Amino acid sequence: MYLEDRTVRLQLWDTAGQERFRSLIPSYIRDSSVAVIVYDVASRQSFLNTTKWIDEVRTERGSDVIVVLVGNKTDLVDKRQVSIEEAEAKARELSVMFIETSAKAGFNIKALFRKIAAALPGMETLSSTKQEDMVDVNLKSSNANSSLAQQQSGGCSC
Ligand SMILES: Nc1nc2c(ncn2[C@@H]2O[C@H](COP(=O)(O)OP(=O)(O)OP(=O)(O)O)[C@@H](O)[C@H]2O)c(=O)[nH]1
Ligand SMILES: [Mg+2]
Repeated sequence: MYLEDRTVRLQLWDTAGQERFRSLIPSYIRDSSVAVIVYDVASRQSFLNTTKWIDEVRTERGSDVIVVLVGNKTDLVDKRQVSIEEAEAKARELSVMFIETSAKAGFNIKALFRKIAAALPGMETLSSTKQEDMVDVNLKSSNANSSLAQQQSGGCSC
C-alpha cells in the first residue's frame, strides 16, 4: 500500500480462532510485528475473549509488537452488544490501538490497514500519524515578563 510518499508491504497471516488451533498461534505471534485481534461487536463473549488473546501476544512479545483491537460487524446495528466507548476504554487500559470495522460493508477496512502501516517502526515521520500521537507541550517561562517581551518582539518562547 502507499502511505504518503512511501510504499509499505504488509504480509498478512490469518490464524484460525478456534480453540483446537490455539497451540499453533504462538509461532505466528513470534514472527509478527503487528497482531490484529478481531471481535464481533454483536458478541459480548468475543469481546471478552480478546483479553486472553492480547495477554497471549504480550506474553510472547512484550512491547515489541503493535496490537490492534478491532470491533468488526458494525453493520449489525440492532444486534450490537459492545459499545464503542467500552471497547475504547479497554484499548486504552491495555495500551493497544483500536478501530471498529465492517468487513461486510467495507467500512474502515482501508483505515485499519493505514493505521497499521503508519504505526510500524520507522513510520514516525508521517504527518498522518503525527497528528493523533501529538502531545500538547506547554512551555512556561519562570519569568512571565521576559516571556511576554519575547512574544511582543516576535521571538520564540522555546
Ligand atoms: N454482518 C457481518 N458479518 C460478517 C462480517 N465479517 C464477517 N462476517 C461473517 O461472520 C462469519 C465469520 O467470519 P470469518 O471470517 O469466518 O471469521 P473468523 O474470525 O476468520 O473465523 P475463524 O477463521 O474460524 O477464526 C462469516 O459468516 C462471515 O460472513 C461483517 O463485517 N458483518
Ligand atoms: Mg478466519
